[in-house]
Amino acid sequence: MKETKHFINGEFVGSANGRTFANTSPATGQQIGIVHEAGREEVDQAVSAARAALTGDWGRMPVAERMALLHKLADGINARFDEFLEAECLDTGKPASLARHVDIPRGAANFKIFADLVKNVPTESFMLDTPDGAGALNYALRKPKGVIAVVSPWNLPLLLMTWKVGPALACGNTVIVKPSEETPSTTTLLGEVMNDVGIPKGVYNVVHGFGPDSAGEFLTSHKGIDGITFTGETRTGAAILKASADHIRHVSFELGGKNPALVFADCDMEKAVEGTMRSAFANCGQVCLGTERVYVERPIFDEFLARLKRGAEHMKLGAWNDPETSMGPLISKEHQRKVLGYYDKAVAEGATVVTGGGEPEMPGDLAGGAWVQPTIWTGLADDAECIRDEIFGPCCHVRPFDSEDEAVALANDTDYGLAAAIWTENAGRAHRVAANVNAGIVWVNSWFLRDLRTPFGGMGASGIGREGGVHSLEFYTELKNVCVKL
Ligand code: NAD
Ligand code: 6OD
Repeated sequence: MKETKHFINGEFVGSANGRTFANTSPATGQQIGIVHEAGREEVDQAVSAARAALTGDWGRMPVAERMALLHKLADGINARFDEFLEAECLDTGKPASLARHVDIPRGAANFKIFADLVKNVPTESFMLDTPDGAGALNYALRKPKGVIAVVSPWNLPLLLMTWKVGPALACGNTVIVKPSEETPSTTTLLGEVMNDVGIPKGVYNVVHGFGPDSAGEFLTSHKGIDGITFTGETRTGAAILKASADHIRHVSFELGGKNPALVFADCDMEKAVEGTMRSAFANCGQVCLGTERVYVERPIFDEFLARLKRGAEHMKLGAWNDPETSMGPLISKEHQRKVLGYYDKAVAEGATVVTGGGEPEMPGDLAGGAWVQPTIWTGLADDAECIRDEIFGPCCHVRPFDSEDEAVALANDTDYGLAAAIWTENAGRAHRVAANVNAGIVWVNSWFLRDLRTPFGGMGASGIGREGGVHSLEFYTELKNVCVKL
């Protein structure tokens, strides 16, 4: 049975208290490994190692050398591509066809992109007039923030972890990562690559465990960290804010969403259906940017719904390594219970089930997994819980609208503000609606098309702050002004 340990100061170590937990396959429900659970002792060790590394070889390393190491890291992931792929797919159950194109290449690219970006970003300077006429020169310097706690989720484990670790290291910080208890493997495997390419000890540390009263809480409430970057549920973000409040430091939070798609009658139907299929069902609906509320202009409502239904019914649920598979399981039996609970609630709230709505019958070993059917509803009221709550499963509600103003009002009728998709061939409408929808990222005629130089984050309950491009520097560095009297 595979044993997953912490990675502290360049070494793989077990827990002093001997505590472990099971790594369970979401596809079969069978145990595939054991994982060490960090106590306060391991978290203290990781924080000490990360702090020491700040002033060691890493802290003294010339920028060009640091950036070259980050490029080597990305190459190191790609050199072990198949190992990362298998580890990610076994932990999540997601199809290899998806992870091969999204999770692993993006997981590697996050290091190169931020290395190149940090190398090329200027800082500001101002000349100030002074009464004696000599003047003063002000210039800004960016310094690493320090020790960064990275708490990451299970839906895109490597991609979302390196999305934080990439810019953190590019800016010269050291990190302690607490990956999700559901998906410990690729974060741990990355420790081997760190050692192989020569990242100094203590720069990248990993502690495993759960949230409350476990590694997550011990890390985020630790006084030795200088910043917390977190991706996960909105209510976990609130718990982390409370637990970390005694020690003042920056937080960057990427939280939940209840994202709308607005499909106008002047859309390209083919593109809109294909895009909505992906945004509702990719990764078994477990993408924070995914669409759970679809609003369709009335003249094309019936045709759009019929096509979406046909697409959902053609999805092939199956094993990660079956090339025919287009959808994997949910992450766990617990999450399956939550999603099936919403499937029941939708019916209780008056939904018409257009397709799906339950648990599929799966063959052989897969019968023990966390499977659910891709599901489409119509007929829910705008204040139904299934319309307001993030479900995080392969499901969406489709509702007609009659005007652009109504579509925008419906899109904005949410506590969240993470992402939106607009489907229209009318350029004027596209820009107008994009400006009026409250979301951190709005896609027009596409979905999850990512340019990593752009700001990324959520409004309202979807997050605090922006990362991506130069915006990552706002979180991962401290900006200092130097004023020189001439
Ligand atoms: P989660 O909040 O349950 O867990 C995320 C991480 O936080 C895990 O590592 C977990 O162990 C840890 N954690 C839980 N409680 C904690 C606590 N009290 N203190 C410290 N750490 C704690 O989220 P999840 O279920 O892993 O991921 C799904 C959620 O993440 C969804 O809500 C989704 O929308 C959101 N998400 C958001 C984005 C984004 O970019 N905005 C991206 C991906 C996922
Ligand atoms: O693409 C990214 O950088 C990113 N943070 C994606 C988030 C996906 C959420 O599930």
